[in-house]
Amino acid sequence: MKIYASPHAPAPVRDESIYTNLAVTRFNDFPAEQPAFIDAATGRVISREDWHHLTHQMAWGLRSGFARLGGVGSLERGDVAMIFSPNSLAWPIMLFGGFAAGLCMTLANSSYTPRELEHQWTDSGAKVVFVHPALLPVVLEMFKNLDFDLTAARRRIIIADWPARDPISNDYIRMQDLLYKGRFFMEEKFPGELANETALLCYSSGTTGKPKGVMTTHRNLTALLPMVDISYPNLHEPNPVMLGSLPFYHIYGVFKLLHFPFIRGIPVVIMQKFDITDACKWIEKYKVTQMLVVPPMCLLFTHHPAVDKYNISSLRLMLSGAAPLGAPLVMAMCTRFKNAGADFALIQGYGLTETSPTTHLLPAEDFVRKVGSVGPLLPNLEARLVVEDVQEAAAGEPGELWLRGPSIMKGYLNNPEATANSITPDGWFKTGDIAIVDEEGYYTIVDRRKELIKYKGFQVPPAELESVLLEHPEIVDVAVIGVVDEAEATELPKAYVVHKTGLQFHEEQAFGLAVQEWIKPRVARHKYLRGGVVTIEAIPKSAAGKILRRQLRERAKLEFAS
Ligand code: 4UV
Repeated sequence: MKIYASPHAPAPVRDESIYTNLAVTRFNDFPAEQPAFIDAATGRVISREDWHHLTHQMAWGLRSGFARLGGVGSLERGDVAMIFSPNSLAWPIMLFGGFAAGLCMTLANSSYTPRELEHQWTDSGAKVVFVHPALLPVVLEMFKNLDFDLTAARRRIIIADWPARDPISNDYIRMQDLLYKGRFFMEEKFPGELANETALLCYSSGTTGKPKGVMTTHRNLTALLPMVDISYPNLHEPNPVMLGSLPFYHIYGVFKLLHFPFIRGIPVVIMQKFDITDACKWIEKYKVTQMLVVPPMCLLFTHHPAVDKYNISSLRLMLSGAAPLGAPLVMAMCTRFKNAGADFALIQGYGLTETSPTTHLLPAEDFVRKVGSVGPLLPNLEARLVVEDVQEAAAGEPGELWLRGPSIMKGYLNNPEATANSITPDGWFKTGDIAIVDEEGYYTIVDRRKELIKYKGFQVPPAELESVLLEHPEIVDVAVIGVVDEAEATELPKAYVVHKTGLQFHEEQAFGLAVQEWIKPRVARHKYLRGGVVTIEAIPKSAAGKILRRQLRERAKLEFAS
């Protein structure tokens, strides 16, 4: 068995919960009055000290205040709380307040429809939901579908309206009502107690099927912080500032924007959602030095006029992840940023929800020399490249990337079968991605073995779209694949459907367009069938009934070419 080690020296790992790690062990690494989080639009700041107080208060609010205010009983250690909100200053308070209270936090995509939210609510066994005021109708619709009357629904909702008071009905418990009344910190007396419990429950489809709850433990997060700290470039800037432009409900954003900058003492300027003009405006205003992106965001930087309108010369580092970043885009960015200072680097990272997430980071000094690579393994991780689940790939040849180390998830919630299919008994996690490693130990992701489609870095599980499409009265069979759109630097979901009675050639286009519209109210925006809908006679399948997706992908290339 060929096991690849990390070139880095081992990172010291502490066996403690993530909240203890940040609020106790690492807290005094930087001055308490230093800004930790800044709201881009209002300029309001949460200092490290504010964060400390507010999260202790939030924990008390969740454990004691919530029940007193008429919430659904008291919240206990291990209970699941959902966050359903776009990025906001409330996030670091709800998330870490939840951790301090010993709760497990499940993060929902803020563009989910009620049915998507319902899957996560039910599957995770959530007891309460923090909801942004603008998303309240989605949550109420979900509760209605679950046969909760309004009174029962209200007992499970916390309005995430901190710091402003949203002018909605007083009938709801608000975040504000849970703060300023008491303090709580679950591990005050026994700091290691929570380490092996689930801290985060993000959803991922893994290698196959529908979204599953990924059990990320406190230990996973605490272990990953020093691993990333060693590998992430240190720019030795006097005043580092990071732009919080990725969604916090995705593992990439929640870890790299709400956890990691805290141990580096980097303030994060929080954007509610990414917009290129706003991003340039905030880079100028807050003298942002670093930001995290997904490739389609990079692409906007190469041609959008806002980049010339604002002074973004403070920007020295961009980290791209969640989807492949090709050489042409890196080169186009270099041209675009040539005036941004000699030190500008656009590096690439790789990770998965199941690996908490980061496993590879490209050093800044290598971003041109090793363009296309995701860099070496982080410390404390081991890798294998495996062909067809059994044999090791020959040197320099591609194989499925298997990973082992302290940041691999505990498993999928209530799904021992999926867990056993993705983690071997000796701890190897199968990523479903195909990689090669060069003689210097730098990895490049070259293909994907699993079904997953990625639209602008967001997961689109084909199985989920297929089951929605099968509800269409005229569709009897379906397969969804991803097609590459170079112009947008992303994949697009494309459906092949079998019509109940068959269609005349001239009817097919109209039917395809109708299906694209039909799916819109049923799924989040990133799952729209932007790659099109094609009617075919039969879905190609193996003798065992498995969809032959590779065949469809080949077919799609020809359709695109013609
Ligand atoms: O589960 P998920 O949605 O998770 C992510 C996490 C991404 C990152 C990226 C860089 C970081 O530094 C970090 O902390 C987190 O996207 O999707 C996992 C799948 O996304 C694809 C790959 O197929 C994974 O299995 N993917 C992620 N990064 C890359 C990538 C990449 N750099 N190149 C190609 N594919």
